[in-house]
Amino acid sequence: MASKKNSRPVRSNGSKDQSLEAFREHPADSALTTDQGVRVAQTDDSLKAGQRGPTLLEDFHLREKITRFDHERIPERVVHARGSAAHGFFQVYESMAKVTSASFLQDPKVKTPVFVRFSTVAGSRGSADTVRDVRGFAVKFYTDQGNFDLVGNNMPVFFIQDGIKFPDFVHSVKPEPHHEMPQAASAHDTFWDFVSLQPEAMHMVMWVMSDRALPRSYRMMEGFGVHTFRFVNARGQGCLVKFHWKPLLGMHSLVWDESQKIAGADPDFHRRDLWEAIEAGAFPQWELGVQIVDEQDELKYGFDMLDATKLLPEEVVPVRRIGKLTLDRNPDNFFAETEQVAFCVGNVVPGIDFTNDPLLQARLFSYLDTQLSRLGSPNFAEIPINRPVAPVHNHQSDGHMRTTINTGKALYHPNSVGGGCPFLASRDAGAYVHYTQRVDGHTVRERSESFKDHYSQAALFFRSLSKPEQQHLIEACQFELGKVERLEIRRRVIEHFARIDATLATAVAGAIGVSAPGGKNGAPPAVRPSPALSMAGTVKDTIKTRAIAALAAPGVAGRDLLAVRKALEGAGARVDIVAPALGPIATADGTALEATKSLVTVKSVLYDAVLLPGGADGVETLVENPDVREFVAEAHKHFKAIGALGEGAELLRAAGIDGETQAPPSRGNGKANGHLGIVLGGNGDTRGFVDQFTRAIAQHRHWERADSSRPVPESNRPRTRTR
Ligand code: HDD
Repeated sequence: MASKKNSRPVRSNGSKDQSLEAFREHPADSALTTDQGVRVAQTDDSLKAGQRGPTLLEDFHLREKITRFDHERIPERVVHARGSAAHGFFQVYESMAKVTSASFLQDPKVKTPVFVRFSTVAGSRGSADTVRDVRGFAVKFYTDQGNFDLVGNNMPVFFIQDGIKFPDFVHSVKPEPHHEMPQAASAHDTFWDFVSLQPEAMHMVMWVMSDRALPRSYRMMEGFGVHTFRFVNARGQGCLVKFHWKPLLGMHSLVWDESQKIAGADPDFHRRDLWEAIEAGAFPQWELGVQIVDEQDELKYGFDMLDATKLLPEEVVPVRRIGKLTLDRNPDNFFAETEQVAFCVGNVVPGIDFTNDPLLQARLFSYLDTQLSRLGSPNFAEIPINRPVAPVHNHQSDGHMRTTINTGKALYHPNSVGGGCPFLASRDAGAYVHYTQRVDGHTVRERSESFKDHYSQAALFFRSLSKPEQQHLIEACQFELGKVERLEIRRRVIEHFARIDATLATAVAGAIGVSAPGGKNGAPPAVRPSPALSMAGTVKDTIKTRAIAALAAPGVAGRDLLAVRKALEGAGARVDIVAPALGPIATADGTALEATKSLVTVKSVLYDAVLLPGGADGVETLVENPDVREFVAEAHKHFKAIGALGEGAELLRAAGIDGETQAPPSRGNGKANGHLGIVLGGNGDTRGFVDQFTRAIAQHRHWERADSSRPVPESNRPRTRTR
C-alpha cells in the first residue's frame, strides 16, 4: 500500500567494494539532502565559528536534523503497543452472495490486498514478545468498496461484557501506577483483584492462563473476530456471523519456562519469526472461517450471542472455511506502516454490519478517537498505509497534516456550484446502507439477564483441554496467583475457580496458601466438552519452518549430519549448525561443514528440536562443553524432539537425560525409536532416522515425557519452577 515517495535511494552495489571510502563517493541521484531538497556536503560536524568555537544558529542542517530527531516518537498505543505486521492478500473460495454483498467475498479470482498486524496487549512497545498475554490479530482489507478492518484477537472471548469497563480492566492489567511494575504481565495484585471482583472475566482468565497465551509463532495461532457481527445480502437480509482465522500450520505453543528464557535470549522472537518466514518465502496462511446463525437464534444456544464473554462451540455450529489469507511481503518501514497503521472497528463495507454487543458498540467509538491523539490529526486516513484503494471523494477538509489538495469551490452538499459532485450512491450502486433493525427499549444502565452465567463456558473451556493442557493451566495459575501479595484476592479467585472446576480450584489453592473450598460456592456446571477448544488435535504432520539446531564441533561425522540437514530442509525446516565458534569445522570424514551460529549467541530455547551428531572425537568435545549439556538438557525439559546420530547418544547421557525417557537401545528403523520424542540413529544410514525424527518434530512437543520423568501430581502438590 505504502507509496514510495521520499524513499531513501538504495545504492546499487554492483562493485563488491564495501570499504568506507567507497561509500564516501556519492552519485548525484543519491545525494543526502535536507527536507527542502538542498544537497548536503558534510554531516559530521556542526557549523562553528572556528574549529574550537561555538556552534552557529544559522546551521539550518544541524537545526533541522536535531528538531526532526526530537520529534520522532508518537504516543504508543494504549494497548497492543508492541506489534509486527505484514502485507498480503485474501481470496474467497466461492461466492458468499447468499449471505453477504461484501464485494471481496464474491469472486474467487479477486485478490484483496491486506495488511495484518499482530500484537501483545499489555506490554509497552519495547517489551518482550513471549510474555503470557492475549495476542492481537488485526486485519485491514483494502477492498474495492473501501477498507474493512477485522480487529480481533487470538482468543474468541473477552474479559468484560460492556466496553464501559475497558479502562478499568486495562488499568488493572497494566503495570501498577505507583512504581510502573510489572511490565507486560498479569501476575500481580491489581489484575487479579479486578477479575476476582468481575466474575464475567473468568472465562477469558481460563484462556489467558492456557497455552493459547504462549503461542510458538504468530503464524501458529488462531484468530477471532470475537463479537457476533452481521452479514447482510444484496436484498437487505441479515444473519449473524462469527469470524475465525485458522492457521494452516496448526496451533502450537511454547512452554512457560521456555517463554521466559526466550524473553531474555531474543525479545523479538515472534517478530523475527514472522519476518524471517516471509523473507524465506514460507508465507504464513490462514483460512477465514465463519459460523453463521439465523437472527432469530441469537438466544438458542444457552447464552446470548451479544455477550463477548461467550463462544459458540464449533461442534454446535461448524466453522465454514470460506477463503484464504496469505502474508507474502514484509513492510518496507516499520514506523510508516506497522506503527502508523490505524485500525478502526467501525471500518466496515457494504454487506457487513454490527450487532448490539455492548463491547462492540463501545469499540466503535474508541478506535477512531484513539487515532486522533496517537496519529495527531483527523487526516490519519491519508497516511499511505491507511489509505483505501477505493477512491475517496467527500467534503472533509483541512486539519493538521492535510495532504489532499481539494480543488473546486463547493465544499458542501448539496451543491450546484460544483455540478453536484460528489454524488450520492444507491445500495445497488454499492452504497453502505445500515441494516434495518427494530430497536425498542427504555433508557437503562443495566445488564441483560441473558449475560449472567459466568462459569459454564469457563468450565467448558477447562474441561475441553487435554490433560497436559489442563496441567499447564493449573501451573500458570499457581505462578500468577503465587505472585499476588494480598491473601484475600487469592481467596476470592479460588472461590470462582471452585465454581468452574473442583480439580482446578484444589490444585491451585494448595500452591498459593489458600485452603480448598468445600463446595459451599455451588457445584461446577456439567458441560459437554468441545474438542475444538483443545490444541491437542491440531495439525501435526509438517515440520515446515521449524527451527532445528544441529550441534557440531571439530571431529563430528559431517556426512551424516549434512545428509540429515538436507532431508530436514527438504521438508521445509530450517537447520542451523551450532558450534562453540562460528566458521568452518574440521569434520572426521573431511566433509565441509560451517557453523552459522555459535553457542555464545543462541540458546536451545530458540529452537524446536535438536540434532546431535555422531563422530567420537567431536562428541567428546561437545560432551565436555557445559553450554552443550545445558542446550540438550533444556531441549529435553521443554519437551522437544531430540535426534542423536551414532555416538551423539552420549550427549543425552551427559545432559542427564535418564534411561527412562531415553529411546530403547534398538537403533535403525525399528518402530520403538522415537520414544518420547527421542530418536536414535546409527552411523551411516540416515533414512529411517530422518523419517522418525521428522515425525517427532512434527509432534511439536512431547508432553508425555512429563508423565515418565516428572509425574503430574494428583492433587495440590505445588510445583517448582523458575521465575
Ligand atoms: Fe481493542 C487496539 C482487539 C476491545 C480499545 N484492540 C486493539 C488492537 C487489537 C484490539 C487487535 C490493536 C490494533 C492494531 O494492531 O493497531 N480490542 C480488541 C478486541 C477486543 C477489544 C478483540 C474485544 C473483543 N478495545 C476493546 C475495547 C476498547 C478497545 C472494549 C474500548 C472501549 N483497542 C482499543 C484502543 C486501541 C485498541 C484503545 C489501542 C490502539 C488502537 O486502538 O488503535 O482504541
